Amino acid sequence: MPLVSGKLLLEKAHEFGFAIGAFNFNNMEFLKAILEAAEEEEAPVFVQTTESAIRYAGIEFLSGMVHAVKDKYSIPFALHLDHGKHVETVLLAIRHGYTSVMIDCSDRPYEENLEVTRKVVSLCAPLGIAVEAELGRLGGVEDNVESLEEVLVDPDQAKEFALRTGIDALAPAIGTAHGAFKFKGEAKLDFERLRKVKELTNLPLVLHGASGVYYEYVNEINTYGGDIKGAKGVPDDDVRKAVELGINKVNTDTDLRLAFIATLRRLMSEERKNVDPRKFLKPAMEEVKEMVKRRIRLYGSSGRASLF
Ligand code: PH4
Ligand code: ZN
Repeated sequence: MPLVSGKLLLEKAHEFGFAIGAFNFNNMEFLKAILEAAEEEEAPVFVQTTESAIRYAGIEFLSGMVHAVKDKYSIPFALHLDHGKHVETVLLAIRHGYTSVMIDCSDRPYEENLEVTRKVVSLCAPLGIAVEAELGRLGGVEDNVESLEEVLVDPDQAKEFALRTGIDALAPAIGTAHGAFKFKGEAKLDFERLRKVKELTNLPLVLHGASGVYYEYVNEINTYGGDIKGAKGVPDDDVRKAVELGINKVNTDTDLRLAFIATLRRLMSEERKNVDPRKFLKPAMEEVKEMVKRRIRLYGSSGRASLF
């Protein structure tokens, strides 16, 4: 059972109370690492691309790779559009065989977010393609630019949004941020808000900006010429708690990037005579694979392929 609708993955995770890893890729090395890790962990998985990934590699390369290898793997997996900002991008993804999309108009006024999301659901539902949307906004929270009430999801609004749009999954902003610098002080996720959103929507929920930003990789990058001092992520215990409270899909990109870059930086510094990129890229790909396995175990999705 290889490429499946995101709906199937989300529904099972919601029913059985675990989360599925959703890992971003921009190139062959990340895609291969993700699928091989999921296969070895016997875990369902989302492979996902953003609009900037599409600008970088071209959607033909990204979707073409997935469709070329889909029968090599026995685990169920979905090809997902992450943070699609426009209906046109959703249409492009549909034409290229994506089985799941996110429409993210969370930076627009509420009614506009709702209308565009409804439109995307009307396009995707007849095709069996899953639709994820977002409420509230990620990032910026730590700067105290705005009050938390303004940027975090409103649970009552989430209930109304779910009913009026017919989405398959919701990404509620509960205090996380994208990238390697998530918090200035301690990590602070609003678990009570998450609990309420789950109770009121009874939908599969998605956690964005969930990377752990593990010390060993930050340290390796800083040791070999990088400068990411002060990088900070979401502690594993907080991710576990979020899954217990109803998160069913966890987006992870930064942890894979850190594993890749740390390995590249170290090897390029140690093996100064090498000019064969494969000798750098292969170990970096292996490190990404190990990271994906680590995250899959954290989300509780190891062995869950047998549910499908
Ligand atoms: N994502 C990934 C967003 C990647 O434009 P881009 O391709 O750089 O965007 O949706 C996440 O939620 C990743 O969270 P993380 O940074 O904590 O891994
Ligand atoms: Zn995200």
